[in-house]
Amino acid sequence: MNSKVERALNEQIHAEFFSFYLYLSVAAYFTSHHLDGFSHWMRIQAQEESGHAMKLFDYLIERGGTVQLMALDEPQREWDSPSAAVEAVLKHEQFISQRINDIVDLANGENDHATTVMMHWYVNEQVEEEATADTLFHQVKMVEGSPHGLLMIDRELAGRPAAADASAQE
Ligand code: OFO
Repeated sequence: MNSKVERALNEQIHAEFFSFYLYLSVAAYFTSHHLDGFSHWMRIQAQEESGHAMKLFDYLIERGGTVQLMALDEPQREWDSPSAAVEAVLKHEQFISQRINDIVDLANGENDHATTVMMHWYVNEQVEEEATADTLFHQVKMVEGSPHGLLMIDRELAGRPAAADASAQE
C-alpha cells in the first residue's frame, strides 16, 4: 500500500484512540461532579471512538498495510465548568474533521481510490459528531448557572443507547 497513506492512516488510528481517551477523561470529570447522564453519554462516545480506530485498523490490514500503534498523551482531566468540558469535545471533533479531510486529499492525490471511498464514511460521521457536540455545547451554555437546567440535560443524556460497532459498518 502507498506508504504516505499508510502513515496517515496509522496516525489517524492514534488520533481516534486519543479521542477514546479524551471522552473517557471527560466522562470521569462528569462522574466526579455527579452528572451521571453526561458521564454515561461520554463513555458511550468513547466506545464509538474505539470503533472508529478499529475500523481503520482492520482496513489497513485488509490492504496489506502494517499497523503501527503509537503512545497516547495524557488527556486533560479538569475543566472550569461543564460547558468548558463539552467545548473541549467540540473543538476536538473539529480538529478530527480537519484531519479526515486531509487524509481524503492525500488519498486523492495519491490515486488511492479505495482509501478515498473508505474515508467517506468518516467524512459523514464527522458531520454528525460535530453537529451533536455543537448542539450539546450550546444547550449546556444556555443553562449555565441553572442546576435545574443542567439536571434536565443530564437526565436526557442518560438515555443514550449503547454504541453501534463502527468497525462492522459499511
Ligand atoms: Fe472518531 O469521531 Fe469523534 O473524534
